[in-house]
Amino acid sequence: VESSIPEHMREAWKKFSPKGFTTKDEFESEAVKHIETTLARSLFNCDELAAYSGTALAFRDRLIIDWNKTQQRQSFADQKRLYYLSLEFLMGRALDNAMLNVGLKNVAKDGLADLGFRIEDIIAQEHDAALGNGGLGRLAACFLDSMATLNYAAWGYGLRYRYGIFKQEIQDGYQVEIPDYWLDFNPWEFPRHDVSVDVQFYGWVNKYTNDEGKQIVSWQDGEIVTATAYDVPVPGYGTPTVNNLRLWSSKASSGEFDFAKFNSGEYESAVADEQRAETISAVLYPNDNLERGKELRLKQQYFWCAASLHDIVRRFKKSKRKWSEFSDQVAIQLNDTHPTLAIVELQRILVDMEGLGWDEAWTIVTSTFGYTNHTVLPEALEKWSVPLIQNLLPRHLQIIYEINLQFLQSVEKRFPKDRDLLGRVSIIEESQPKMVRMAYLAIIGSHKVNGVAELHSDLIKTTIFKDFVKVYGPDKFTNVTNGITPRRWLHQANPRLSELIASKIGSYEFLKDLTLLNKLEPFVDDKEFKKEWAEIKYANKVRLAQHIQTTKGYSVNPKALFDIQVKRIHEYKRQQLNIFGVIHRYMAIKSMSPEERKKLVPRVSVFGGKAAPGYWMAKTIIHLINKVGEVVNKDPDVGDLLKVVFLEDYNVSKAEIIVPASDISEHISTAGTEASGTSNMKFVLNGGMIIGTLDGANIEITREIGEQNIFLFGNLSEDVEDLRHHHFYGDYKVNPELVKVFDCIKKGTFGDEGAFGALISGIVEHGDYYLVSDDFNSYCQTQDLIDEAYKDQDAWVTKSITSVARMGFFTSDRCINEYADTIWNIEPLDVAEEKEVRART
Ligand code: GLG
Repeated sequence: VESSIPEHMREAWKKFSPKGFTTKDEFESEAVKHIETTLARSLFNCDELAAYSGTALAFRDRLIIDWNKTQQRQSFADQKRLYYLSLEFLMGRALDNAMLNVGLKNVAKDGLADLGFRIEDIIAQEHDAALGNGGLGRLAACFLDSMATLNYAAWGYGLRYRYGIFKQEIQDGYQVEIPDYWLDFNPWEFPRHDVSVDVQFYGWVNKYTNDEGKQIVSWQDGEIVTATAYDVPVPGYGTPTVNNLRLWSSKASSGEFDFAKFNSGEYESAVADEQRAETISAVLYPNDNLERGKELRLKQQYFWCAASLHDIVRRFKKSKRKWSEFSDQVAIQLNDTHPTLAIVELQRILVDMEGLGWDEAWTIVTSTFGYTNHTVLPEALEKWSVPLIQNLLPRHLQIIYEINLQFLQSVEKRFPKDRDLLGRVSIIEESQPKMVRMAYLAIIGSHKVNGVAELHSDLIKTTIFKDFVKVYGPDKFTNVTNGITPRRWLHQANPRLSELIASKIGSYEFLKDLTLLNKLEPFVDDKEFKKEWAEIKYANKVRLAQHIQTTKGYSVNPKALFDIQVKRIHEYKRQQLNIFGVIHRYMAIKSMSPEERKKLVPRVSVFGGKAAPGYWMAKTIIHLINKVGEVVNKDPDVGDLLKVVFLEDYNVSKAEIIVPASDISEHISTAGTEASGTSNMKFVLNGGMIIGTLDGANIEITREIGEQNIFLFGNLSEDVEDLRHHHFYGDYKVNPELVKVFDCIKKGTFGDEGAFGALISGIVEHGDYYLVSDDFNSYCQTQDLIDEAYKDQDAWVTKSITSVARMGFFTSDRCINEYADTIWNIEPLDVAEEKEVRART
């Protein structure tokens, strides 16, 4: 390509192509240029938001230079690429991350100080990119960071929601949802108006034989919506690689809007069409671990899958390779079942549009896709009704039926006597109406299926996907335990701890190879080191206490034990167990003499998290936490001994303040329900202890850091089913200590007792599905052990350091390498040369 461009043009281009700033002066010059020209502000009206914008634009320019080079390098290398399809990318803020990843935070800090700003204030101006609900979306964001850091040629594909996850306010103890319009000023995206895909909905399928005697299938007369690409640069840490996250935005297809209706005088209805089309990418569905079969959601899914697949196929076709080489060039990972239609769409492209035979196409499809399952909760497993798909995507329904038919025929051949098996593994559930089981389709259309922690991966094989293990054998199913990026979750969120670690082990290499943390272990008895370790934790607690002071208006004692549970509010995550435990503690304090109270360890119980707007029980839990806080926090008998804080609007940027400040964090789901959990990893990596059940990744964390460094309690996953059974058929009695807690609530201690009736009756009368009562004793006893352990600060700090030293396994870099080796079959790109060039210039 390059040789076709005349020498003089190349020279001119090279002479003027931007190099990106590296010094303080260059940074200031870039930032001021953007503030004065791009933003039309001046020295006299540059507020913090403008300074943020100028800084962000300067860094964006810098990233995009590397982004361009990365894309060129990846095209030339012509290697296999990975495409990560996720409806959620919970990115949080980009500026701090970009500054750290390109190694210019100190440059920016000094430059901003020159211009009269504190870097912390500037960073805090940024609106979180909150295109996700919880763990699943944040995992996708950590994965992007790791893929770029490890120099994989990998793209993310998602939707550019105009509204991310709602903003949460608490009014009179109740959650209120406020729309999160975040696109007013977003310097981190590049609209690519030249990159678009027309996506079709509705219509009908025309099958006929053409003049040459060939069977033609054509999907006709549908409604067309255009997908436009918005690209978000994803910088790796300490590498020239900047990968791409491509988000699709929907608008009415231009042809339709401008001419047909407009000319025939239907201006208003044309505008209405336009708005209807834009609705597709308007809003993120705010449910975590819950699926509601809404047509608009299915439209989102297909819109995004179709746009992404056509983009991927277009790129592949440029290489002029044979179709049989497709899966040597392309790997696609499905983040949960949300993108399962991509399987059907690729089959449709290959058969209907490219003219391949069914079998040939299907071989390509199944060797391209991998599917990650994130949950065994039945209410979260996606099913779409057949009539809905028939109407919206008539051709896709035919293809699904054909996939199912062929699959069932192959099963029947192998298990001729097992009629029931066919019904159980069929993609179509024979209900009224019939339903398409998306997880089954995802399994059948992929070459690998993985769970996200060992226990979870075992559970899917023995429960929800048991029959598929029988059909395919166990090797199709595998485990990749989740991880987190240490760049954001240690270096960025806890810079002082990161610095202390680097000073002890000689460099920041551990941020790229987290197993190097094990070099800390020899220092567990180093007095000076332990003192600094403890000081940093304390400083982080002071910082959180200040945050509580400014947002809630009251003070908490940073010397108290900080006990934190922040995550989506869900019955299976059992925030109710936590708040009942708090009430139990409150009652104990009330009944003590002043002498006894003196022996207690003061505690601050911090809660945070959003409830899905339609999840009434979760909202009731939030209400109770807030009401308990109102009473406890102003009770003079209690004082500093107990404070209950509900932090509003928990999100990624708040997590960066909260996580480093914990002494104890709670990961207390009913055993067998939390697939992995990832905040458990974040808290331990920041020197906090865990109280947890033997669930999800808690089990592997225990194995790595040692049983003596974690506070485990509760029933085991293998016993849960029997216990539930016993609740319904045995002589089931609620734990007497818990009954006292309920009596306390019923007396109206925390206001209107009726408001919390459902929470209590769920346990007392309706079988206690999540086993709150069964685990209550063990939970409270373990909390007492924690109080005792906390009194010995020296031993506590030893545990803290030892745990951090042993957390190397939980980096998302390790996960990405595992996916690359065992599922995607891709290799990182060599960037040594690029690094050298960079070092020379
Ligand atoms: C899921 C699970 C979590 C898991 C996360 C990432 O509930 O346990 O850690 O995905 O795999 N919906 C989720 O957040």
